[in-house]
Order: sequence, then structure tokens, then C-alpha cells
Amino acid sequence: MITIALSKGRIYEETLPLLEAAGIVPAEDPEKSRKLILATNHPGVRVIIVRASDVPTYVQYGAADLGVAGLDLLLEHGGKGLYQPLDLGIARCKLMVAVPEGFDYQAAVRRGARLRVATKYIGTAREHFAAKGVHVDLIKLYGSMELAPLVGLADAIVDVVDTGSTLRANRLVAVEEILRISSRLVVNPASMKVKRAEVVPVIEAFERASRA
Ligand code: PRT
Ligand code: MG
Repeated sequence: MITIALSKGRIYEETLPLLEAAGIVPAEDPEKSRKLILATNHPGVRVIIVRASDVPTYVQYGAADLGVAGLDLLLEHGGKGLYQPLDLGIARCKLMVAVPEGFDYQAAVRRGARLRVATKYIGTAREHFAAKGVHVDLIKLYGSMELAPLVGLADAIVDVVDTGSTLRANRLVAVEEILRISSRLVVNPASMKVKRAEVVPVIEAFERASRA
């Protein structure tokens, strides 16, 4: 039996066609069912539904053999104990620095101002600002980063942006791109050895499908 860890929403939706290409069809829709373990048409394969940021952890400890996770979350996790054979090119977005309209970020940076930055990506943000020599106090949030500058919690945020409509709706503007992001297939290294006959065909099918 192999277990594939996915998160609900965009990762699940964009991984479904790849699963299908590997001949795997979940028996239920996680948006409709409350089940966290989904059987598939394939007796040897099940899908577990976890929080996006927990996918690397489930795979690292071997509770799942494979998983799909955004590069943003993989970098925060650190990637320890994870084999990352494939960039699936799905759930694309950018990690950006954003500020309220009218805040001159570049001028603040030139002045050497100390900025308060709210983010759930503490590790990546710390590295980014340190490399630029920008002084920041990082404030850890778990969601809705866009709110923080609007209520005086932070001067800026570091968040992923896709269409930019959430930024616009909250009168924020992206001022710096940190990283281009897509989702990766992650594999437990022990599963790769012990369950090679089951795991490798899935990796190969994902590779063919994501290239197509
Ligand atoms: O939602 P939850 O708190 O459980 O976890 P999550 O937000 O980490 O997971 P999820 O499922 O929302 O995202 C999973 C992965 O999708 C992320 O790790 C990214 O790699 C990728 N991804 C791609 C995105 C987006 N696009 C995206 N737009 N993740 C989040 N967003 C957010 C964005 O921050 C904004 O708040 O969606 C909102 C809408 O974005 P705009 O720019 O289209 O308005
Ligand atoms: Mg989300």
C-alpha cells in the first residue's frame, strides 16, 4: 500500500489530472466528504488529506510515501528527509513583498529604516532581507497576512501572490519578488527504496503528465 499526502483546494485539484495519468482515481471528493483518508480505484493506493504546510512533515516521517507541496512551504520546512524528484509546475505563484499603496518601500530601504514585516514564511523572509541588508522585525502569522498592514500590525508583508486581486482588494502593492513558486512532488527516501516497485511508476507517470 502506498499513501499520497495532498492538501484540499488548489493542490488537490491540480494534482488530480496527474493522479489520473498514473491510473489513480480517488473514490471521493475531499471538498464533499469529511474523510481524511480517501480510498482510490487502485487497491494499493490511498490519498490522505492534510494541511498544505503539513504535507512535508507527513512524508518526512513516512506517514505518507509521497506528497505534493508548494516550494514556499518546502523551504520553510527545510526539506530535511525529503527526496524532491519533480517540479510539477502546478499551483504557480510568486512570493512577494507587499506594502500599502503610498508607502515608499524603496525609500525606506535606502534610509536603512527598520521594517516590521508580517508573514508565515519566517525562514525565507529572514534570508531574503538579510541578503539585501534590510533590517526587519518579523512577525509570524498563520493566515490573512494582507490584513496586517491595514491595522498597523506591520509595515509590509511577505506572502504568495497569484492573480494579485487579494492585494488590490486591500489596497496593497507588490514591491519586490522574492521567489517564483510551483509545487513539487516529495517522496520519503525509505519508501523510495522499500516500496520502489509501487513508488517509481507513480513518479514516472507524474513526470510524463507534468511534461505534457
Ligand atoms: O489555506 P491554508 O492556510 O490551509 O494553507 P495554505 O494557504 O498554505 O494552502 P493553500 O492550499 O491555500 O495553498 C497551497 C499552495 O498553493 C501554497 O503553498 C502555494 O505554493 C500555492 N499557491 C498558489 C497559493 C496561491 N497560488 C495563492 N494565491 N497559495 C496561496 N495563495 C493565496 C494568496 O496568498 C492570497 O491570499 O490565495 C490568495 C489569493 O491570491 P490572489 O493573488 O490570486 O488574490
Ligand atoms: Mg490558503
